[in-house]
Amino acid sequence: MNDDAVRIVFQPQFASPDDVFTGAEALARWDHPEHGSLAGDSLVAIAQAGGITRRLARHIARAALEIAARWPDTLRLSLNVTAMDLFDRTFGEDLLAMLAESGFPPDRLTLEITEQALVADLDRSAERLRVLAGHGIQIALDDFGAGFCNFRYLKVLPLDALKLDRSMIEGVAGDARDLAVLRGIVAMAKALDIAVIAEGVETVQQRDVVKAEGCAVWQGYLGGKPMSASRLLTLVGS
Ligand code: G
Ligand code: G
Ligand code: MN
Ligand code: NA
Repeated sequence: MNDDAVRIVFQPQFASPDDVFTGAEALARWDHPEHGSLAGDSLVAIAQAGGITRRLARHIARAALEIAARWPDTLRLSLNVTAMDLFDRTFGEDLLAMLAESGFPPDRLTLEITEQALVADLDRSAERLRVLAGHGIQIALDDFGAGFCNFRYLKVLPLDALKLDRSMIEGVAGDARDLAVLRGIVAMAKALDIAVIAEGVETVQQRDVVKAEGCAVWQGYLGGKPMSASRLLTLVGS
């Protein structure tokens, strides 16, 4: 992997109730010599196949932290974390070292953990996340409602937020059952003192529903697609 071939784009997140620009999720794009432009899960799969998961995860974290260190201090950064990252013995220490090097404050960082990442060894994952949480890093459970959705995660993990998968958001403005599910999850999260983040918000109607139902933060094409770091900063103050 040529490090220059990996770009980081950022998708903005907005806080209820006033839709203030509150931070961004870093998403990697890899201009691969054979596979073309890779994003998301295919990027992760190709990295795994090539045995460069560790290196890629560190490269992405370092690059995103370096950029975010220059942001106004009102903005938070979210990084995606895979199973591979969590089971990598030194990922936590390396992340803390990269935070210190970049100067980005740990209490403005959120790690988005996919449910899939936790299945293999929940107790060990919880322990490692607790160490990072002890440094002020926030932990969000990503893609909630898709995949395995094991409620034990909510009991065992040191969670600050649930990030609802976009399949949970799609129907909330038009379908009573979808809305009922959203309401149930928000009520449960509230009882656990965990914030809810809505992902994949594409319409004003969806945004209004998730805000009215108590989602603290929303993200999606309505607010902005993943974009370059320089374009992201044009949203500040808007
Ligand atoms: O926009 P995109 O297709 O990149 O994102 C889809 C999914 O791919 C994300 O939800 C996330 O799980 C994964 N992904 C994207 N960028 C990264 C990254 O930098 N690191 C990890 N581990 N996963 C990523
Ligand atoms: O971490 P994760 O899977 O959740 O990453 C978010 C993924 O969802 C990225 O691939 C991003 O490009 C995509 N995405 C973000 N917002 C929207 C949206 O509003 N609609 C759709 N269809 N996809 C979105
Ligand atoms: Mn994510
Ligand atoms: Na997600």
